[in-house]
Amino acid sequence: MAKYNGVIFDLDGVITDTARYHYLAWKKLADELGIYFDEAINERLKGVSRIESLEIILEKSDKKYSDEEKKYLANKKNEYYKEMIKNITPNDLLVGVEAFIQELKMRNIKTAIASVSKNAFTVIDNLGIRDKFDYIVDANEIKNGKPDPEIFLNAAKNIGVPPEKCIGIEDSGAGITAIKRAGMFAVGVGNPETVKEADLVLKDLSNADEILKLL
Ligand code: B16
Ligand code: MG
Repeated sequence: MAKYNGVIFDLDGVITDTARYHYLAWKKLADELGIYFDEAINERLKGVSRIESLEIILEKSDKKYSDEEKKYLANKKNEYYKEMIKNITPNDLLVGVEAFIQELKMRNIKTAIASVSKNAFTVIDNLGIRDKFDYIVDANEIKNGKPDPEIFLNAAKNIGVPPEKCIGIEDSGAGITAIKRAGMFAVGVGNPETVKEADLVLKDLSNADEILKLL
């Protein structure tokens, strides 16, 4: 019997480099507000919801913002982000992703996407990959963001695979914690320091053979 029957992908930073656009959109907002923000702080934003990300950025500000102002600022960042993702095409799939998904399909492994981004479906449609997955979690249905395991457990349930038979792939620290709390095998890609708690760390999915060996 196969050890794993399901693979659950994070979107931003795993399937495509939208993590870069999230950073650039937050950077634009932080610069306008005169708040210090760099790529190291940005590592803490990965996998974290929009409003929680803003709270992390505002830690470096002396000014206190009202809830109303925070809502306005989070929305402003989202407008910058939406402008950036408009031009995404199938060419923006990260290296190795397409071949890996094809191989999983051939081996009858179920696949899902677990992204907390409210813009996930726009990105997925621009990449042209909606029909390549057995299930895509709708972020609007998730009550608790990563590091809570809810989104990964929801994905596993909807592909009909028990969590312990699933592999989760993430580029964020919060996401790796979520996968492990869900009782799944965690693969980390991207910044090795950020995903150091993963069971397997890869540069990107061009090394997906390492995951296929586990199946
Ligand atoms: P939005 P993932 C996450 O997506 C991003 O990693 C994180 O940086 C972002 O703040 C969050 O989505 C919310 O995104 O503002 O578009 O709703 O990594 O879970 O695919
Ligand atoms: Mg991510």
